[in-house]
Amino acid sequence: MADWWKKSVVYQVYPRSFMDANGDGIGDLKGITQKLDYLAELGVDVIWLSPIYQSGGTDAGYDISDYYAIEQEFGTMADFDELLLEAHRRGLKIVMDLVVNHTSDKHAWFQESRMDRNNPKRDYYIWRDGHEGQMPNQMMGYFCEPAWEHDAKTDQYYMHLFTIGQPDLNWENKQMREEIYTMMNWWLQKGIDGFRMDVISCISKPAKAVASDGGQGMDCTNGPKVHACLKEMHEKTFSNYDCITVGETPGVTPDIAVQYAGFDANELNMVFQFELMDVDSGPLGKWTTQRYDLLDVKRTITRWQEGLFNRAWNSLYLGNHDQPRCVSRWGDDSTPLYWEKSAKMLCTFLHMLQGTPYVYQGDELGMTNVRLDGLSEARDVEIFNAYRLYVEEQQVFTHDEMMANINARGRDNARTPMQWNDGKGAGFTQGDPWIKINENHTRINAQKQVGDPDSIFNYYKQVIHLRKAYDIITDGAYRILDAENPNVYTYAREDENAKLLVMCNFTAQEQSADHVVAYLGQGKYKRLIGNYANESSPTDALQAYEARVYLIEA
Ligand code: TEU
Ligand code: CA
Repeated sequence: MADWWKKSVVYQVYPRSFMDANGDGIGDLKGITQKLDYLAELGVDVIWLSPIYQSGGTDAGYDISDYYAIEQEFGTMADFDELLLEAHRRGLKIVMDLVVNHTSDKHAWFQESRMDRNNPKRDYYIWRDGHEGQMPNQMMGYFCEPAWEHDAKTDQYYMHLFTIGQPDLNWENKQMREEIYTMMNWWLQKGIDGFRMDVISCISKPAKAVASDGGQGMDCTNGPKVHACLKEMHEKTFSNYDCITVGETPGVTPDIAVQYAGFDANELNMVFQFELMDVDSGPLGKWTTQRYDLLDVKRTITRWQEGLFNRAWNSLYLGNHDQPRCVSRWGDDSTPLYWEKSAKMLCTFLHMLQGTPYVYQGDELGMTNVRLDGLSEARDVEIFNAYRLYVEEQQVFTHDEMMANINARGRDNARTPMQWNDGKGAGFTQGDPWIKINENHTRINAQKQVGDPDSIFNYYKQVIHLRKAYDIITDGAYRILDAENPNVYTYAREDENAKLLVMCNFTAQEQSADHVVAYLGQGKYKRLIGNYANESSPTDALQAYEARVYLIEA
């Protein structure tokens, strides 16, 4: 089918934390292969693997030192080939993470590049002279560090938007670009089904960002040549394959997303927007315990649903390996009842929107944030850097405040091991896990849920099935019905034949549903799914975190 990815559900696997087959405490490829039946049972179509390439290990795999090799902690290329084969046998597609904004500083290209100023690979990276003995400019990277690092050997600075171990590639260099395309084609030729592209909106640097003028630098998203580069990449790689492409794109608005992922853009199939991820930011960005306001969620989602309709395709996500657990952030994990209801409500809310839903590993079990009791339990470089900047250098947060922020927003929340069962290693490992296991695995785990028809897992399964059964979920136009209601989110999907009514209570209090009376009119309705057992009618009040979906025929 053309555009099969519109009907697909993508499941993100974070390999380090999914399943450890050999007992060294680190998830691996053989472990993923062992769990393919579980994913097939859930009913997802595509598996996106966070990076499994050989890595320098400073940013959990997002610093690649060899694009053609598998990180030995994860296994071998033979293990990968087996995973691909076994996935395909089950009708599951495999998407690789493509990290080409930067490499590891251990990549052979960078090793050569830093040797001398005339090395043929020098220009594969972004090197600049200092400005009056200081960095070229004041540009800050994403991880609370300056974006420039001095390299003594050649007395120049290289740019790194992320850690020092992640030098940015220079997309102005044609030979470098060609090498990337060759590598991408090598993987596509192997039979993979697409790419998720890390910070792809950052690859083209505006002149000011890389100027040695002592200035402030500037935001590197949506730089001047990003679309030319992606059109070239499309032509030389994806256009020759039936594959799915999703760009991770900080800095996009709906109009900019259309430039990347418009139906005739010849760039990407879809992008990950960050506007929703930013609705609960504080003055220092993500480092806050502030909770979102549902009205901001509504405005953001509505702008994207309307803005891309008939023009481009949405990706739908509430979390990933960089974000807190979705039930803890957008739902309510404070009591077992609210936890279960809100996890199912969020699933309903997300999957009934227009776009391709992305399920992050463990969300289908309602996995929650973890509690780190101190920095020694943290593993993520972003957490260490932020702590250093905000607690030690700037003293804007006390230790306790920062730990609260880290426990609310830190990336390690998403990275604790999959909870397969209630045993010592949660069924994830026989050994010592590389990161702590959430204590609640005794209560929240796959073994408990797979066979239980009322579980979150089986609710996800049903919702995923609904997407296959009703085209209106893929194609219908979105319409919000209660834009000003701060507690309930009600939207419809409409096509020529029918309407879908989606009602989600984002609070623990009972909420009136009177606002749907007018919309229902005389239409006949049928309840497709809901997270409470009763056969309610659309106008009944919504209970705590209740979600209901009705099909209305005229
Ligand atoms: O993330 C890019 C990105 O925008 C992050 O800075 C994100 O905002 C941050 O993690 C939220 O706290 C991608 C990857 O998803 C991330 O895991 C990598 O660390 C990063 O690129 C560098 O490759
Ligand atoms: Ca292992």
